Amino acid sequence: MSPIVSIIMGSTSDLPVMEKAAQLLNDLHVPFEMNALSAHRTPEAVEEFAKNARSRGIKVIIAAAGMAAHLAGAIAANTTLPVIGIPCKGPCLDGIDALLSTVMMPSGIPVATVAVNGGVNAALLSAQILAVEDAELAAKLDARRAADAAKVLEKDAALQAELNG
Ligand code: RP5
Repeated sequence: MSPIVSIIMGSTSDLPVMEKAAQLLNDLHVPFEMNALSAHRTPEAVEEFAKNARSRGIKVIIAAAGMAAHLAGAIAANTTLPVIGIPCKGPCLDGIDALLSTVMMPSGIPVATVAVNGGVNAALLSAQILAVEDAELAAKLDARRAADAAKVLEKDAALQAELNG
C-alpha cells in the first residue's frame, strides 16, 4: 500500500526515537515511509519533500530533529498537511533546545509538538488524525486504549494484593 504517513528525521542518529513511531504504525497497519533529511544540511531536499508530499498521497507528516531543531517548522512552512514535531534529546541541554525550537512556531505555521523523544505519541496522534475519516482505524485506537487501561488496572490489583497480603 502507498504510504499515507511520512516519518522524517534530521539525521539517522534520530532513528532510535523514530523506530518507536514506526513500530506503532506497523502495529496499526498504517502504511508509512521513512526518510532522513536535514533542514540545515539539505535544505533544498527538505523543501522539495514538503512541497511534493500531498501530491504523493501523504496525509500526515511526523518530523523529528534534535539540537536547533528546525525540520518540522521548515516542512510546515512548505505544506498545509498536518505536521507533528518530535523534539529529540541531543548531547546537551536534555532536549530543551529541540523542544523550544520545535514548539515555538510563529502564528500561521503550526507544528503539533509532542514530548521530547515522543515517538509513540507522534504515531498515535498521526493515527488519530487519520481516524477522523477511518472508522476501522478509530476502533483499533479505542481497543489499544482499552488494553492499556486494563494493564494499569491489572498492575494496581497486583500492587494491592502485595500490600494487603
Ligand atoms: C539534528 O542534529 C538531527 O536531527 C540530530 O538530532 C542532530 C545531530 O545530528 P548528527 O550530527 O548526529 O547527524 O539536525
